[in-house]
Amino acid sequence: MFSKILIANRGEIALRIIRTCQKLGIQTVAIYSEADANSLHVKQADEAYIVGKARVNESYLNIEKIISIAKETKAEAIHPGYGLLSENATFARRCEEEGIVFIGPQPDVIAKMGSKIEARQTMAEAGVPIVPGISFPLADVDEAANVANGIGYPVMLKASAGGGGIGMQLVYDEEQLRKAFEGNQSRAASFFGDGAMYVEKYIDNPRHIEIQLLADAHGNCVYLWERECSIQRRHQKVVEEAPSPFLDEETRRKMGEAAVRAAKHIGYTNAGTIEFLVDEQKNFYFLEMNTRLQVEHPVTEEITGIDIVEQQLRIAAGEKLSFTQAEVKREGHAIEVRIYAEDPNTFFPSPGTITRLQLPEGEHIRHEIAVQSGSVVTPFYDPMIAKCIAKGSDRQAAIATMIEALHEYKIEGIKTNIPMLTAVLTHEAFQQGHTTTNFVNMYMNKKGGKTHA
Ligand code: MV4
Repeated sequence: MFSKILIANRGEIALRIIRTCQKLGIQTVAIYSEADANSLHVKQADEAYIVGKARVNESYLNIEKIISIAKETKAEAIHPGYGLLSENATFARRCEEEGIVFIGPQPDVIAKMGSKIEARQTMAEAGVPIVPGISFPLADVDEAANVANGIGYPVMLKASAGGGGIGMQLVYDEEQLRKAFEGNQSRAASFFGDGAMYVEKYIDNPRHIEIQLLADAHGNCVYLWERECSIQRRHQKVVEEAPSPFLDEETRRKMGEAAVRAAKHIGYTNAGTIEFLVDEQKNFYFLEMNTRLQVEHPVTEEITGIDIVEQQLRIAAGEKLSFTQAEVKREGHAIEVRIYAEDPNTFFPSPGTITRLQLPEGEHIRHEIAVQSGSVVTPFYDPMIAKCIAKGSDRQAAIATMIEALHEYKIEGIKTNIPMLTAVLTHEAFQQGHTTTNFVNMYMNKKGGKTHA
């Protein structure tokens, strides 16, 4: 095992990684920007070094500066967390070149899954179902129209380098497709430096269900069941849970086995997630692979009892997985909500100083949080300030615990989305498990409140 690692991240996830390092007796090196000098991850780590100015391009994304700090501090490995450099193949390659272990998969695997077109092609080869569509870049709008006619409308026009809905558009006919093509292509080119486009059949009102994987460097790979993350607002996840209220045992097993097949086919190592779209008939289709630790990993930890960060460290250090698929348990139900510093009416970010912060407490409540009373939420980073995870013997119990917890939060000085989270959790449709990707549009009004329509 490593004796010292550098954590190339900030906020709650940096603290989460530090916690597991402390448990395992691993020394931690934090990095921070000028805006984060007083942050908790700086205080909690054994050592901390400034990397630059507030903006991420001048700090948390400065590859060479981060590598030089790792070398100076003799950190043996770098944990990238999520976001920032976590899916940056160039960064993973630079670590490798400098003899530093990147805690994640191989750089070429990151690059391959970063291209949605290549990922589709690879998954098809592995025998994993993909959404009907093409797995090559469209040459021009005429080819797009030809292909779409073959698939049948409506279709989703997507950017190969896309994510978060950028460069993606639903089109119902050829006229719309022709109007949409160039705009999305140029948006993708300017956002990602890659304008490659493809089309897929549109799956109506699907669920987003993802499989958590752990794969070691000795050919062993297991799935830690699924998480359902269908409750999203503008491609931001809001509520996640495990297990999914929608899956039956057979579909769950088929999805898990497909995900393991995918990981083995590409030589995947470390923790990773295969995202699937699941339609109303429970057909599932590969959507994307996330080659990092995910924000919502705690719900999986709560139902399996497995510390995913610990497993990441062990795998990166060359250890074999210490358990088999048959030994992965599934007990109870866990729900996570993401608390954002945002105006509940306008959904705009709400930076400022937190003047009061009182958290709900209880044995079935877990917090992942990096702010406290007096903390300043700046406009430079993701507005997610905390995650609350509720556990119960079943889904109903977890929901009840979460609703109670949401009522007990006392946060002053900034605005949060807690009213919207309460509206979701108390909604009859949510409680009945009608958790599709249209949930927020269907049941939440523009003010973040409930509707019964
Ligand atoms: C889709 C889809 C329906 N059909 N693809 C949204 C983000 C991007 N990663 C993929 N997304 C979607 N792709 C086909 N062929 C619906 C969505 C989608 C969605 C997916 C997961 C979670 C929430 C979503 C909200 C709107 C649309």
